Amino acid sequence: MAVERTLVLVKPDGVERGLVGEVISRFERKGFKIKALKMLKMTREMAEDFYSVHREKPFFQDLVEFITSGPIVAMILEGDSAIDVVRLMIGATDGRKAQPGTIRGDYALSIQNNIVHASDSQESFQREYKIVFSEDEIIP
Ligand code: 3AN
Repeated sequence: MAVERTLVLVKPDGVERGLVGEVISRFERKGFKIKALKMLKMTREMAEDFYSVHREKPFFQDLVEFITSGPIVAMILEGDSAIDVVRLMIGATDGRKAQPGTIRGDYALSIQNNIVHASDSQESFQREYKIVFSEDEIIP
């Protein structure tokens, strides 16, 4: 398999609950390298762009409200098969259904407040990271 990059966000609930270190630690211990890292608060414009694939969904406005409700921590991780491996490590979208041992399975009981986001494909990563990071914030 190939070395890939993926985007991970610790969402406002994860930051509020003091889980930033725990989330980063799991990915570092797994073997991923951090290529960019920062705390920010998404604007409504950024959030609507970031979640544009969900624009027609009934939960879209709630999702935008939630992701802009407080600071988030964004990172770009690099490693072998990063997109699929990180998705495995975060678990299913609904924290109630996510396997124990995954981040959502261990820390979330909600489908919306589910601690983390991670890109689900190469195309998503290419679109998403540019909303959050400028090129000069990323280690080449
Ligand atoms: P994932 O984050 O696992 O890729 P997506 O892309 O289907 O999940 O959904 C993006 C975000 O939208 C989720 N992380 C979650 O916060 C929210 N979401 C998804 N489905 C629902 C739903 N049925 N009700 C409320 N929020 C949802």
